[in-house]
Amino acid sequence: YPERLNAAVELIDRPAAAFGAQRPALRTPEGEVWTYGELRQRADQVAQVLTEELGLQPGNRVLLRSPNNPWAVAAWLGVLKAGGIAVSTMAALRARELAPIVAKTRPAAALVDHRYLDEVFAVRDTVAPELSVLAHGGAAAGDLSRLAAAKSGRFTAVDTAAADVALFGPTSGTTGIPKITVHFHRDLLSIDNTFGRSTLRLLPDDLVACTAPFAFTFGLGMLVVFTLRAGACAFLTETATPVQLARLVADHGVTVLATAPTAYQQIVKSGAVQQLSGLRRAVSAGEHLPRALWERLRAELGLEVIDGIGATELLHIFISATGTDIRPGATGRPVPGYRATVLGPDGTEAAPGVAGRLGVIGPVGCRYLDDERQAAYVVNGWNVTGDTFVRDEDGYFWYQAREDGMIVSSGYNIAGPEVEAALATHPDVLETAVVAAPDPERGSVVCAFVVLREGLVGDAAKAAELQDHVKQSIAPYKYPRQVRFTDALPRNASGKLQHFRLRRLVAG
Ligand code: 3SK
Repeated sequence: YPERLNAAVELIDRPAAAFGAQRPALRTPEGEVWTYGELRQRADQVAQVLTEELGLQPGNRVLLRSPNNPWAVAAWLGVLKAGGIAVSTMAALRARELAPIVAKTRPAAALVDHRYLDEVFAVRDTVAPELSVLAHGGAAAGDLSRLAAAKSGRFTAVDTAAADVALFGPTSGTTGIPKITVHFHRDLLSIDNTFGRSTLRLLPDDLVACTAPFAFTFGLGMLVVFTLRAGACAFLTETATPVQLARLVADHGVTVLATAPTAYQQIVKSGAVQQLSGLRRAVSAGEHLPRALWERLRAELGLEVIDGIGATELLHIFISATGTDIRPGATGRPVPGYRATVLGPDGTEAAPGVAGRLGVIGPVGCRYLDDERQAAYVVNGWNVTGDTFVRDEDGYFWYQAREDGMIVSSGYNIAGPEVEAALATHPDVLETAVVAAPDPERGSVVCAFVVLREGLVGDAAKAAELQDHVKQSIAPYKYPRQVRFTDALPRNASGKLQHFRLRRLVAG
């Protein structure tokens, strides 16, 4: 990358010039359309408001809080254009979760969707009294929208260095204590030059939908970075259940969908899978994609879902596969530009076929803001993501478990995700999560939390039926000795299952 680089210029100014200012860049289910020219103008107006009205200086941080909508994209690009650092946060976070992020990142300003102000004001009152808060969107245009409308929309992006910080991405990991990942302007292009261009390969005519919020870098990459750089159009949904999403995909002609396996699972089980038949590409990430689900989607749609694993620390996906490179059941191989390995307990590389911790090296690496947990994440130069994988002789990576997902019961190692995958093939199971429950005789036993399809009753007979189903599907010793029925599984704001909360529950 050149030494001087502002990612926002590459993501909106250049595509607007190359693909045409009249091209649609953003669409919503409600029929709103922003062209590349309009998005560029609003991003420039936001940059003007930040610098001219709030006196933002390069390197100042700006808190962003919004569901996925056009103003959220303009705000994000505007911050980068002004040389600021975007502190992306999930709209779903409560004041209790937002406060430590604000305390650590010390933003000078906050650009907030008008419906999500209350928690920001609560946090400002407790930890950030100097925070300038501007709202956007809404029928009665908020401050940012009004102030922006009065600006010329002509702003020369701040001449940032490629290695200047552009983004703070908070991640709660599995513990719930937030860490702030730090990403440079060049990192934002690098995820496109790797996964975006080698695996995803969007076309200018694509309409791209993704359920992940922008604050989860999976969503930011899919809907902003890859889409805009390809001259394509992002389809922005604020909230949609998987079944509503399938309908939107069909009604609006979405050609690329990126979401988590659970959403695909729910679409399949609800009988709505044919609504996805217009897709050119489907991406699954955020969690392990069970092979049975991958095969079901291929059988129903003739579509080979691109599985991938990424991490907020590395910004986006680093192992994946597409086309003839797909080996069903494997996550894939390192995305060109990345190296990956399996590490043994001593931190050296394990042989093919041996399970161990995944290590990754690539153009983007883990940098936490002022956090000693960095030392545990980076081992001998490898970014250690906390996942257990096996690498085969051909260099494909096969997911085993989260490092903390292995259940040891009577001396047997049982991978929780394998039991989850077996349960998920039962037609009555909507969702499931498996954890270790303490047991005086066996040390631990497999405990399955199960959400049944609507209208079904979770009783002892159903539990026995599910146990039998697992015994028929995989080695019988892996069956869940405990089955607990529940209405919903705990998830964090980016939709990741929080096994640690279930573990706490079973520990009493
Ligand atoms: O796999 C993930 O969880 C992930 C995290 C950040 C960015 C992208 C992805 C797929």
